[in-house]
Amino acid sequence: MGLFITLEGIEGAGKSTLRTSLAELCNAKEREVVVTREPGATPLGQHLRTLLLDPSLPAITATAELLLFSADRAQHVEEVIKPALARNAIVICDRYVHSTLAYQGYGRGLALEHLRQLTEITTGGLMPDLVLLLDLEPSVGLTRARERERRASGSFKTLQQSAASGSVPEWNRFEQEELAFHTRVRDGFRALAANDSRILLLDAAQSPAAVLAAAQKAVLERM
Ligand code: Z5A
Repeated sequence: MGLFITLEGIEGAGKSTLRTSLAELCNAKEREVVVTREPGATPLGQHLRTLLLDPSLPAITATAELLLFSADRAQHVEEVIKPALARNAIVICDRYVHSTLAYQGYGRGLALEHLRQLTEITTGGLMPDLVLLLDLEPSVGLTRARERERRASGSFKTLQQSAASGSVPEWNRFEQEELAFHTRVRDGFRALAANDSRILLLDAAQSPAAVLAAAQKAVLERM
């Protein structure tokens, strides 16, 4: 029932951009399309998202972080994803279980075996039909994300400028991680793709139109 597509990749890789254009494409095929994301797609998830991204939160352990993402997912699957798939909708979800494997596994160093067991519990075994992995050099992704925030807020400071002025950059907890963390995450996503035929690796350094064209082919095949 339905078609379950997830979008994965590092910060600023272009997931939100692709999710909007893919939704337009699927809508044109006269199928119900449900666009959603993790964390934060349910009322419970919105509270958890605020906690998870809060840069002022004192250090939380990798396991505590994992369990908060897992609570968000358990609620999201039951409240949003399963009902939509049961209505035969196309679900386009920005981040899902592969983000947990890449960020909490490869990024934070938690055991992949444990993460897979927990994922089985939180999703009831519901896995995507297609994973579109936007692969990009982390420095490029972070620059894109910061430029987007500069445009939104009208002000922009590089990490160095913030450090020099003594001000704290208003980036979320993940954006504040070192480049090495984002590189481990990116390498993790690529390792997952190498061993899973459901994951389609897309070169996210291409133009948005080229990324959409590559994704479109795979989506239309599955529709
Ligand atoms: N996380 C986790 O650790 N474990 C989990 O299990 C889950 C999540 C589910 C959520 O952050 C954080 O939670 C995330 C992982 C962690 N942290 N990180 N890093 P979020 O939801 O706030 O943000 P995000 O998911 O990382 O996405 P993002 O920053 O919004 O990036 P994006 O959606 O991939 O990119 P975008 O907004 O589409 O594009 C960024 C900018 O680049 C924008 O100005 C675009 O116009 C531009 N863009 C987009 N595509 C292109 C191309 N092709 N060329 C040039 N410019 C482009």
